[in-house]
Amino acid sequence: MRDSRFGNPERESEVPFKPHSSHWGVFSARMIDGELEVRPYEGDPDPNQIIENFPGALRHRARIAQPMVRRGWLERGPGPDEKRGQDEFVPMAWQEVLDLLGRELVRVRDGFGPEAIFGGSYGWSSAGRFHHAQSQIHRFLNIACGGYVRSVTSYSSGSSQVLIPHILGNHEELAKHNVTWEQVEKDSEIVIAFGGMALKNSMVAGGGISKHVERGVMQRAAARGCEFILVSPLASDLPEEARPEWVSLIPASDTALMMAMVHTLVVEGRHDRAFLERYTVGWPTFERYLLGEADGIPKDAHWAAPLTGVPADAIMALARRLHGKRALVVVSHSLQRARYGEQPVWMGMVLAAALGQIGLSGGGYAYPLGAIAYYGRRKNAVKLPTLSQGSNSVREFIPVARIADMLLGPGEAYRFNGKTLTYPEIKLIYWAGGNPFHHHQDLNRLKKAFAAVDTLVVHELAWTATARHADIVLPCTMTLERDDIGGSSNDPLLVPMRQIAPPYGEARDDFAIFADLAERLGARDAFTEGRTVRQWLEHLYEPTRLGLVQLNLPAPSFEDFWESSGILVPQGPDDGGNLRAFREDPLASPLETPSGKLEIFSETIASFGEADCPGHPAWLGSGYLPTESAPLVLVSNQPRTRLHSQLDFGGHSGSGKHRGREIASMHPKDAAERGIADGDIVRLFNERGACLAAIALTEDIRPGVIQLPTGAWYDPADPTEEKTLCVHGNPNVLTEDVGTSALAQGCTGQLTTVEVERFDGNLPPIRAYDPPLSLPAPASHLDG
Ligand SMILES: Nc1nc2c(c(=O)[nH]1)N[C@H]1C(S)=C(S)[C@@H](COP(=O)(O)OP(=O)(O)OC[C@H]3O[C@@H](n4cnc5c(=O)[nH]c(N)nc54)[C@H](O)[C@@H]3O)O[C@H]1N2
Ligand SMILES: Nc1nc2c(c(=O)[nH]1)N[C@H]1C(S)=C(S)[C@@H](COP(=O)(O)OP(=O)(O)OC[C@H]3O[C@@H](n4cnc5c(=O)[nH]c(N)nc54)[C@H](O)[C@@H]3O)O[C@H]1N2
Ligand SMILES: [Mo]
Repeated sequence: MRDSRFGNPERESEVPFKPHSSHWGVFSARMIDGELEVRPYEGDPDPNQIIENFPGALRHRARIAQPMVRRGWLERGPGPDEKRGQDEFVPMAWQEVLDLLGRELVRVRDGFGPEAIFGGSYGWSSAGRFHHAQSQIHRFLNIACGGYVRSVTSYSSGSSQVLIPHILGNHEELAKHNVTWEQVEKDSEIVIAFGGMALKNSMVAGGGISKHVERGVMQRAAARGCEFILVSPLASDLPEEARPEWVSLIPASDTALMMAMVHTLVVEGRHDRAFLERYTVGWPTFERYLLGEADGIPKDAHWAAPLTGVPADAIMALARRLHGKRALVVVSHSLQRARYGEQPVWMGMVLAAALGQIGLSGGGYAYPLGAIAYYGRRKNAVKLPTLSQGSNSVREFIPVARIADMLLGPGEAYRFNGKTLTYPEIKLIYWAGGNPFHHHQDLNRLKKAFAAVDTLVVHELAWTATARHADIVLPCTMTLERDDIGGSSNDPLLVPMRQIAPPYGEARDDFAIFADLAERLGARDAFTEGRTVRQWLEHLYEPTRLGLVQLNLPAPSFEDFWESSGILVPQGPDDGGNLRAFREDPLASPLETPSGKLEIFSETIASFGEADCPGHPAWLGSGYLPTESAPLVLVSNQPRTRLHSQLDFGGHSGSGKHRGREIASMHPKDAAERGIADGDIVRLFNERGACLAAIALTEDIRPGVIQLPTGAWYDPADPTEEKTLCVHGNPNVLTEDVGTSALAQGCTGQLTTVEVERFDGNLPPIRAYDPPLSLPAPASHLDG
């Protein structure tokens, strides 16, 4: 039960390494002479380097040292203000700033009701089951303020989370309890991955992961003879260990490619009619559309070739290769993070159904295997420590990526999942554990949206652009500065995350901040339940311990767990989940869809009447056709050297930049047409904004496509200027702030269209990590 793979640290040195965990893996760390040392978990066969952002970041000047209040807000009081993001800050003592914020929360709560508080607070924050910022803030707002307007779905899977329940059943089951890496290693004969399964992505798993298995599995499966086909504009989306064959396609055309493949199967009689009849509804309607009987356009390979950039005979050959084999269709999250993002997710299911493979070991449909490391693994068989969030009395919510629409259009109506809803009127935004100036699209528009509220409160460990736009900035501890419990639903290692370093400056735990604020709102005891952090950890651990007792397994006491380097909890069987059970007996184990079957045609979705998401998968055109002023498609995917924007000021993230700028990849042909050479600094621009980036030339990208990862901190050249240049390379100044469709309203950040030119001006300095200007506190503002 006890995991001893951290070695025996006591003997190695007088300063022991202590276990800790992060979204990018389990590790251990120690402080020696004021320097942080980190090393990956020894049981991890393929650890990654993102943990190397910690040493440089821990005491970096970008950390926030003390509470700060924006000068304009202090002087003029709460209210809409265009100066957010440009203003100076006034430092304030904890007691005073909490008094001030307590009064402001009471003003809004009692004057406008909790439905005027937006507390969605989307973001990945840090691993750790207790100091999880979203759980803390939601619990605080529920208990002390009577609730808040929340957000639903995620930036990750905004369209699939709404679509899947209509057509396949439970989203979480499909993603986390379906085809595993064990099955791929053993049984898959051919894997076609739309959007790939890039190792850079499976470095990461929310809650932490102890073993990165993806590279090894793909290597061993390929050695056994399993074929891997990568469909993507980027060749790097499958590792070379998988020996992939690269099908380079035009971004956002996967739906057309899949349709033409299914068309080939049908006209050649290679589709699995028995499967379609027994396990699906709506095939006949879809088949009429596919064959062109409904609209006169057969969705065949010749139709798809110009749309996808893949030759017709290559499309037909692909379809034939999948037929008659244990075939696995993988669709990454990225495909649905774009206009009409529902379609490729739906069509991927139809392709796997036409092949008759759904529910087989190593076959069928594995949306979104490889996108995050907690997919493709066994589920834990005991409950994880979980902090209760209390209950929210406010019913209003928004689809998470509609935040700017809400702030700019209170009272406006919009469609979501078959309903017409209206945006609430928000007075106060409270954020802890997320970075909307990282995750949201069209940052120039977001700036206007954030100018519209009375008050923006942010807990942060560093001066992100979101913190810079806040009125009240409260410095919080970094994960290394506190004790916690690490664990993930699909990883067996439960980790005592032990404090490695003292808090930076005056930083405090989110929990401690909320406890003191709750006191000012008369709710300290309700919020803390009288427990210290240590008592909370013991309390949260207890259900897991009882779960072990019930299974007759060794169940270490909290003290023993805490002194260990991690304990292994049991995991469930690799049984294929709902889809396997459904295949084995569709009557006894129906899917959680209206018909109980796979829905190729959904009467429910058809009844919503949305033009941009009809009742069956449809080719709705590309959302990203090049134009004269924006002829290149920009792919803004996840970064290799960090998680989103987190610790962008750390050394590993910095090492992935050139002359301080984020690196964009471009095909030599597109570069030559523009007089751009490898290593040049360029300006990417479109009607929404512009940013600088450094250029790396590569043949591994499709011509007509440029790729710039997310996460370089937004760094406006002149914050007072509208649509000012981001000098650092944040692609979200370019992306479009629209929903995937009226069905799901998901994030569409992955793709947009841009033009690129060489930047020959003086290179502006990077100032994103410099703390903003702060003033000494004027005495008159501190006593009122
Ligand atoms: N263009 C484009 N945009 C995208 C995407 C894309 O593909 N393209 N992808 C989207 C996706 S999938 C996602 S999930 C989002 C991610 O968006 P976010 O989850 O918002 O991004 P992070 O950088 O992880 O932000 C987490 C923040 O929490 C802070 N933090 C860490 N620990 C703590 C803590 O203990 N307490 C507090 N208070 N704060 C803490 C970190 O410093 C950081 O600023 O981005 C989305 N944005
Ligand atoms: N290192 C690292 N790993 C991460 C994260 C991170 O920030 N850093 N974030 C994590 C999170 S929160 C999430 S949700 C997942 C996201 O998982 P994904 O959304 O799957 O990840 P991305 O890297 O955005 O996109 C994967 C690839 O899809 C390809 N692609 C883009 N558009 C298209 C298209 O139209 N068609 C096809 N066929 N391919 C396309 C791109 O080449 C891209 O590299 O990643 C997780 N993993
Ligand atoms: Mo995500």
